[in-house]
Amino acid sequence: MVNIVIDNKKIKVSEGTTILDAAKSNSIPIPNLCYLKELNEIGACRVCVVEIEGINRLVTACNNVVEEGMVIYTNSPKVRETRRINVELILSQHDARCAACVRSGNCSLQTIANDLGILDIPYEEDLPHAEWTKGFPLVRNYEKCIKCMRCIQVCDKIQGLNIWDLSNTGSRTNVDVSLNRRIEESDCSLCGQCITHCPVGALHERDDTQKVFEALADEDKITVVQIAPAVRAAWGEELGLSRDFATVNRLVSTLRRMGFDYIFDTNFTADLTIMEEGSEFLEKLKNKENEKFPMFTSCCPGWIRFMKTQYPDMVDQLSTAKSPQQMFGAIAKSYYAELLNVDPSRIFCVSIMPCTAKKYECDVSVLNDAGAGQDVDVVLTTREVVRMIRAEHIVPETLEEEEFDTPLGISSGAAVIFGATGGVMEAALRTAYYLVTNENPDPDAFKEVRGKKGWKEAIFDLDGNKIRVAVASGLGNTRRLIEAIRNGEVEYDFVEIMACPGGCAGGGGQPIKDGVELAEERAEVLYGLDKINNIRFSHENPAIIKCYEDYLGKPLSHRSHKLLHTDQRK
Ligand code: HC0
Ligand code: SF4
Repeated sequence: MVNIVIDNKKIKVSEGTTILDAAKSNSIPIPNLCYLKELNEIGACRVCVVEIEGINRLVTACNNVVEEGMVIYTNSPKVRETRRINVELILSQHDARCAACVRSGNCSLQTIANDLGILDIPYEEDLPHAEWTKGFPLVRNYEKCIKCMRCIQVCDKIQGLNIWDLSNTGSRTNVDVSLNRRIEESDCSLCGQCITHCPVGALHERDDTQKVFEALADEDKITVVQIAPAVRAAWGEELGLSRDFATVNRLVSTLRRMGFDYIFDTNFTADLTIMEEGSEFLEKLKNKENEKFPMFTSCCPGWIRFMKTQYPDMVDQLSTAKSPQQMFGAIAKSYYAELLNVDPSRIFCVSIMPCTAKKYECDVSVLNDAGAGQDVDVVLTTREVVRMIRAEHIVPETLEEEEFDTPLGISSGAAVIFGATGGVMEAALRTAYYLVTNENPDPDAFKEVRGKKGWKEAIFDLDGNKIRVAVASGLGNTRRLIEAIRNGEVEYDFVEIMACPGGCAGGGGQPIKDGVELAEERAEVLYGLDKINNIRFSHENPAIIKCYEDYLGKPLSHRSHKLLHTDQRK
């Protein structure tokens, strides 16, 4: 242990602790901007400077460790003055039109500037200008970038893709797409992790809220909205609602107030995905000698983009099942249009997703089969729908909970866990077990694949067949797993991949709480919802059973193939 003094308080901390952590663990906050624990500890912003007795210069608290006898001042006149100048200098290179910024109210730079009482920027404004590709689902605003390097580090160290890098030198230094490429020429997976780790508004999703407002105002359009599993665990965060209050049923009433005609659940088609993907996997197992293993899940478009650019020779190992989002669009504009007895072209299908890559997915031609424009017309992130709620001045606190519409709002507990890493695998195994044995397993029999670990594996017995499964989340973990498969170090039958660490719960379209990873907390909400659902198995969802009886026939039928499957190689 090391004895130190911070702001006149005597403290004992373990050797090797940074000044920032030592202060934090003793409830002494030191402001910081660029710091991300174990990811970005470079002291680039110099907001966390502190004074140390006996040392003539100020040091950064995030990347300097305590030493025996150190006497530290986190808020001396010299520190305050320097910190203020540093923030003013950052502001001079930042487009500070806060009222027109997507992160206003949730921006670390704005908070620090306000905390320091900065009312004027004494330095001449010097903003970089660069063109960004219009319409791309991920948007970079160069004029807001504060060069904290977080996006570079997250993409490199967590996602292993190196999309971002420093460009230019000296005062012209900026962050841009690496290797002088335009974003659309890069291998960007569109996972959006750079957005959720940006402390300001330099990175955000393409804003599609106006398209939805227009559709809601168009009397000819029948607006149908689907809510993804992971959205229900997070939508209330930015509205200051507790998790207990911000239930999915309160989101349903909020969306009804907004004017959507039918409010449905992506969980319905998550159950449908399980029926199709589970059946596909069992068919493959029957024909083991002629099939390539493992079969990979195909519901995460960030992962699909990653596979297509990094391991194109393995694309044929993806399940042909579309994602629940795309199955929903196809079903809404076929089966549901028939139930409503309307022309499918009148249906305007909106998704609320925790994801930025889903904005790309809805636009992929081989994923559009219902024949009435795009199957999913617009994808909104959780953040965008929160902005719409605020724009409409809807106060969820004043609304009662309401039920989803039927039948596409009925779903099982197996579906809701799709939103957490391991959930798709667990849900698929529950139904695969039933399809093989004609008996339900204990619904929690496959819970070994739960949890935040980036690469999990397990072996399960399906009626005498040993099934080797693996689950990875985060693209760096994914690369390690695939390399191990290719090198023959591991062998699996079925693998679930989600591009975002923790799965969609930690998706790139989720609300942002700077420096805090919330995937685990949100996943707990989803597992809780699974536990209390009366239906724990996708094959027991009565609305799915009826959809097969009345429309699709059976899993892998001709109609299922046309609407619910795709060839990702195209
Ligand atoms: Fe997900 Fe999904 S679980 S990818 O993360 O499979 O976005 O939540 O909607 O489609 O269901 C996202 C979340 C979904 C899909 C589902 C899957
Ligand atoms: Fe989107 Fe989920 Fe994949 Fe992240 S893990 S890219 S949120 S589908």
